[in-house]
Amino acid sequence: MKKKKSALITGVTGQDGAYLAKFLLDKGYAVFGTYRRLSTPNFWRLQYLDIFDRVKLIPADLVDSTSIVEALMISEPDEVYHLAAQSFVGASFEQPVGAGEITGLGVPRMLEAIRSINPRIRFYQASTSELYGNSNTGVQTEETPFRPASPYSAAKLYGYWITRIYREGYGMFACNGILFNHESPLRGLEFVTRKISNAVAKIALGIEKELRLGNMEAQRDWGYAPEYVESMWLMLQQDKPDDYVIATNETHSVAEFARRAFATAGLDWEKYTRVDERFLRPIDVNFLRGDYTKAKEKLGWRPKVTFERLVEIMVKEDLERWGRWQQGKTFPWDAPSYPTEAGILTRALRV
Ligand code: NAP
Ligand code: F7E
Repeated sequence: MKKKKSALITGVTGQDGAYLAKFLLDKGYAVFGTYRRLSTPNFWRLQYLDIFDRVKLIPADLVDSTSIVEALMISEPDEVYHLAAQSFVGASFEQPVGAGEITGLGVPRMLEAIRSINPRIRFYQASTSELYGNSNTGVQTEETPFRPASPYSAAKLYGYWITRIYREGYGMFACNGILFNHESPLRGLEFVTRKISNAVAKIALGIEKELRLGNMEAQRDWGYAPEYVESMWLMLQQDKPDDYVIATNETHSVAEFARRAFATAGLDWEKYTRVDERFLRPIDVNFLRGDYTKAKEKLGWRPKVTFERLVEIMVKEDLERWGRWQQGKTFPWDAPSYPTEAGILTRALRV
């Protein structure tokens, strides 16, 4: 009998890890996922998607090469999706060494382990539109020069190049997905879209009074996460490894996202939103817009969910969650235990 295809996802407890696990399980893969041995592990997304019992979980940390080798030996994967990272740009200014150690050096730790255990394993690296930084070139393609603007993106730049170096130097099947921002109801609360949808729901239900944001002029190319994980899989099914931009080719400001999110709940955003300098970054990326022509032509991938629909999906889901919570129903999601941001003390973000 033909063996089931097997995939190892690092960072399976994150937004993309959870959606990708579901996608691969639906395709008939045996799915293994690494998670961190925290005092209280973070499995709410897998529970939310109802796949917690179907993913085979392996403890591993990117700073610990032995645990990476162990994860590869246990899972014997055909494909590795390397999604684990310290992915919040703001936090990378607070912990720049950690960004380099985890998000940067984690990549060669993965690649070296694969090269010595089984160099035929196909490898996906979670690269990012943050690589472009403020390159000020208008629309970004695979050919646009990179100019990182945070410790996070500097670490990701290293990951991007080391992936290419293993591809070109050792002939490994290693791809970079240069994914632009992608969001969903499973997005972490640190990120601006989910911070907004969560606050809108709480304000609409009388649980909270206002929303404090940083740079509202920043513009992003926002897509829908479940669609983006499919592109990762498509990249690893091609005849040759390559790098691809995955985006919507549409840009909106943080203010536009907030205006539309409040409007979805029948509220006027200006009444509830304030600028708070604590959420400004030492440097910010002002404008991102990705040209996904190559992915469309070579992978047959294109985005389907519009910006308007994305905002609606996120706000409606947070409204439902908080509505259920008010009725005393419990649910495996993160929001109730998230600290008030005013209580988070950081050095880098304090002005
Ligand atoms: P996410 O929700 O923050 O998930 C990150 C995952 O990495 C979590 O499972 C986290 O585990 C794990 N992790 C963090 N530090 C680790 C360590 N030291 N060792 C092992 N695992 C560790 O991020 P995401 O939005 O799903 O993004 C997935 C990947 O794509 C990331 O590499 C991100 O940088 C990249 N990316 C994201 C976007 C986007 O818009 N979402 C765009 C481009 C690229 P815990 O649950 O224990 O924290
Ligand atoms: O910020 C501005 C902020 O944190 C978006 C990660 O997944 O996508 C993500 O990185 C913009 C920035 O995402 C607040 O200054 C204003 O200009 O949601 P974000 P990000 O930094 O774009 C890329 C592609 C990744 O690779 C990353 O892993 O919104 N902004 N006010 C704010 N941002 C936050 N977080 N909080 C605010 O209050």
